Amino acid sequence: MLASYAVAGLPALERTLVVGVLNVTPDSFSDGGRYADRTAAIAHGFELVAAGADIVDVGGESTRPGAERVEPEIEADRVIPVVRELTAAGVVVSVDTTRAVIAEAALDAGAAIVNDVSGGTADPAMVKVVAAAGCPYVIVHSRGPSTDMQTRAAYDDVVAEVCGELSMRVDAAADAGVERTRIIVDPGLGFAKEAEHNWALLAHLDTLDALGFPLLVGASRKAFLGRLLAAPDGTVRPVDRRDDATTALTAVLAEANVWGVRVHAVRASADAVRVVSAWQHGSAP
Ligand code: PMM
Repeated sequence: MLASYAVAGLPALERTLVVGVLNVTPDSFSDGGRYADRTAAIAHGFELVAAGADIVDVGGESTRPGAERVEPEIEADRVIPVVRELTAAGVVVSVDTTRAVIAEAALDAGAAIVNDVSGGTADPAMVKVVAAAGCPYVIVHSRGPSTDMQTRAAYDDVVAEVCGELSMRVDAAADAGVERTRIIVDPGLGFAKEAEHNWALLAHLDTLDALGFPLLVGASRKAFLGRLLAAPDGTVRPVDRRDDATTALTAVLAEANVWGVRVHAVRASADAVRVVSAWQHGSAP
């Protein structure tokens, strides 16, 4: 069982937190105009909360392997109005960005957490913004931008190397003034990692836990689940049919006591963490 953590400024619950994914990218909701996308995105954010999300993670730039970058103005235009609307209604929002300027604007708009898939390496100003805001900061392990990150998925000992690299990023953030009690670490499944690397990291959460920070895990719908569940002819399970596997993983991650899981299909994972919690405590809250 991993250590339990409460992060200052975030919901403290005696169970794994569910972070719902809200990707505000044009292909996520509709192919209509910006307004239609924005309205649909905000509505979806509220649906995630109704389904049991403790935190909604709003992102305006795809970070899938091979994804191209969008301009900061476009990212801001997608993300900031959605953050403002959700936080005004009391939703705890994290902003999924690697850019300091977007993080700063999102924090001004009410976001409570910065979720940085580059772990502070994409934008040197990021750790300063986070330090000045005094907000929780998710440091995700990755190796360089998504455009070509899979070329860097080479490890002798993935668990030791990911822990070592995460440690360096934590120290860099702390040196810039980010309080250690506000840092959450994430192994970054799929970020410069092949399926075997993801499974090795999932099998050694105790080693990651020894870093001494709450752990967030984002496995939802990722390619390694598609490969695991490939058809006998080798056809990878498509992304829209990986939610049951995601929920299974949520259950085992909750049983291991990770701090949070980042998922798209919130209802099923929220149910799973509640079942695991009731089972662990031998009673329901
Ligand atoms: N994965 C993606 C985006 N943001 N943030 C964190 N903290 N951890 C992750 O694993 C993570 C993330 C990419 O997945 P998506 O394109 O399905 O959102």
